[in-house]
Amino acid sequence: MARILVLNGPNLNLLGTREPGVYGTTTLADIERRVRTEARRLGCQVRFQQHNGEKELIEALHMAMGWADAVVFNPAAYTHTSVALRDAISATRLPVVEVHLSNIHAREPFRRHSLTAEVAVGLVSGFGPQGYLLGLQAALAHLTTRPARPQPARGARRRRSTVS
Ligand code: CA2
Repeated sequence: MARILVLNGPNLNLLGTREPGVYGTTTLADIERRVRTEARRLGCQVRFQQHNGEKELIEALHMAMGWADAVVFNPAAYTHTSVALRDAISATRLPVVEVHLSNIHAREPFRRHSLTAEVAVGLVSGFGPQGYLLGLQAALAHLTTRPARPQPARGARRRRSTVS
């Protein structure tokens, strides 16, 4: 059974309680319930976390290396600023599907660039809470359709003498 970490960045714990005009009235707890229901339907295991700090998010990505097959990640404001989170995503080598509630390309110019999406397998943006369910589906589709193992570059030396 595939294991997916659903990770949320700073201030998303305030969802549904502040700025409903921008982010709606659904709380993060509501989103977690919907994600868990969808995970049961799809037959995968999920862990759901939110952290306000960059350090805690990086540590959650490091921990995911020992448990998760993929990560659905809303890095929130760190999307636009954090080289450290981008490096952590690359370092884990886990497939990450980036999710945003809002369409970041239809907002202020500073939100239109994502440092983290450049190292993600894909991006879901602008579909509100439904984006998390789409992100989960996309992560599972990615896991079932990607090549089983990365192919060595042509001419590259194999690490083992046996060929399997
Ligand atoms: O659209 C998204 O999901 C964002 O990741 C949300 C971030 C924002 O900085 C990104 O540009 C786009 C903001 C999350 C903060 O959420 C709040 C919720 C309620 C009240 C205030 C902030």
